[in-house]
Amino acid sequence: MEKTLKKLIFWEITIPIILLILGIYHGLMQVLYRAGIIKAAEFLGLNYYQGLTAHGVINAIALTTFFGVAFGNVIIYHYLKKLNMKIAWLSFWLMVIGTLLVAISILIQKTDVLYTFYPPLIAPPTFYIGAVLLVVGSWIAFFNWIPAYLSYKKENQKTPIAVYGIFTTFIIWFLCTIPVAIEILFMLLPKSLGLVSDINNLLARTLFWMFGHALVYFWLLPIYVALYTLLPKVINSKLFSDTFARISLALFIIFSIPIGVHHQYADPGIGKDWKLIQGFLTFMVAIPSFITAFTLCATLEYAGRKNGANGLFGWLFKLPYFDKEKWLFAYFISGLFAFIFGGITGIVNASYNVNLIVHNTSYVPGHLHLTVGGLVFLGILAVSLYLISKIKGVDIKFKTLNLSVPYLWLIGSLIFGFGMMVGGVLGIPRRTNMGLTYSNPDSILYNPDWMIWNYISMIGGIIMSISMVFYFIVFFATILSKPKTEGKIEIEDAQALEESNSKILHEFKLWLFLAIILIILAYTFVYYDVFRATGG
Ligand code: HAS
Repeated sequence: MEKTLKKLIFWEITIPIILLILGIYHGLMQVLYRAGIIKAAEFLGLNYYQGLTAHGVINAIALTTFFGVAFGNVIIYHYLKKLNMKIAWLSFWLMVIGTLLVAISILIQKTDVLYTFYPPLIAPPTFYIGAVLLVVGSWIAFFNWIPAYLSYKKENQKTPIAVYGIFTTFIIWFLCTIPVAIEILFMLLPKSLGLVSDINNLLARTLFWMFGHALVYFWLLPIYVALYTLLPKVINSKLFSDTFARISLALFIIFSIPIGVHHQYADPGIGKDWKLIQGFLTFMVAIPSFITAFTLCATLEYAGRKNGANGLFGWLFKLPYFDKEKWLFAYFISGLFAFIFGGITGIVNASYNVNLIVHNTSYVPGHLHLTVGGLVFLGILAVSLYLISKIKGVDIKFKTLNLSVPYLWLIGSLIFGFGMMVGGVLGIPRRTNMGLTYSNPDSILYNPDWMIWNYISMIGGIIMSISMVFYFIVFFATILSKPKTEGKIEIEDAQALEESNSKILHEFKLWLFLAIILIILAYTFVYYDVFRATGG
């Protein structure tokens, strides 16, 4: 079983990393268009919006979903020692076929609806069918873990923190994909097939965002799991508090979904009261990340003090930032550092009135490249490389180059984020081919005052792209190298300083119940408003 599982994990990690070459290329193209270096509607046969669609779908949807499933399979097998391989392969093939259909749709059928596919933009049916297969594949992986979990729980009171975390991730994922499934199956796909002539755009957007913000915690939580387990081990520390980690995960179940309207503050048709309430709930969802920040800082401090640190902040200088053998730490700390700014800017976005200044400007991609493009992305790169080297029994190649990847990415994304966010406050739009307009001196829309911020973002984007070239070299050299040992599936975790004994923090029932109540309370009146405003 372990042999076929190793093969499965290998492909679940390698396929999205291969696709990522295309995803990163289109990221680079974005900054070149935005800085007016490319002044055309298309480049090398792909138009601007097609490239932006490929960038978002590959990096934010395909990579993250494959990774979540791969990491989940590893965790369930490692801790619970059970997995039905036939079902695991079924889930894999559905995800692969789904991804291929979406790729065909974007690259051959020229789909350019972006990763949020808002109507009235409509894609060919292949795009929606592919998306559905990708999601169903990930659901099947999750359903496959449930029997293993239930039989483990019959004999054990406690749930390992990694298992608790991966179940939290997929419970949120399952719940939040229901509204987007309704949007796709009953609105967008029938419209794309020509079965209906008109759809309710506001309703579609509301269903999308009920999914869309919880989606970001589907991206984030596997990385929190890695931070709670792998990070303490690599720095020879202990997770400061298992209880805090579990409370944080439980709070995500409750607060991840009833907050999607914070993406729709500017949408007409939804009452301001409900927007404000979901704004407050959004502040609540920041709390588990604050708890995580505290837990991880204390975990780092414990390691630093063990290494002989003194004074209030001395521990910060006793951590293995440049130790090539502890390269995982460099990825994690770079991601965490970026996430401090990603978090602060998220809170700016969430503030109802301030959001009206930054909404639909380049501020938003600035924020998302410090969250999903920061901690989440670096976490995925790190854990993918870690798992691949374990299952293949190989050493990481080009260790110095590998160590440079996270720091270069961090520097690049901070510069990029700075340019995009200051530019956003000045009014630079997102999702706009500025090479034809605001960054083109031949256009009547040309805005020279914005150019400095576009150039700063471009420099950041180029540094990020260089960092990824280094990563691809390390990754492919590592998987192509000769095995040194028999590969194995394992997660090297550390003990916690304090273990939780509370039963509710080892189960999900209560959190699920509270989540459903809150979703009903937060969304019933929103949908009422949507139907009232749009006439049904
Ligand atoms: Fe967000 C838009 C609000 C978190 C991703 N977000 C987006 C979009 C994406 C995204 C992709 O309220 C764009 C969607 C689109 O295309 O339209 N976001 C928030 C809030 C949070 C937040 C309140 N976002 C994320 C995460 C993402 C993500 C996580 C991906 C993984 N976001 C918004 C809003 C919008 C939005 C509005 C809509 C904007 C608009 O108008 O369109 C919170 O969850 C953030 C909480 C985080 C913290 C940070 C904790 C810090 C930690 C690091 C500790 C550091 C250590 C290291 C330990 C409170 C854990 C110390 C060591 C040293 C060496 C110093």
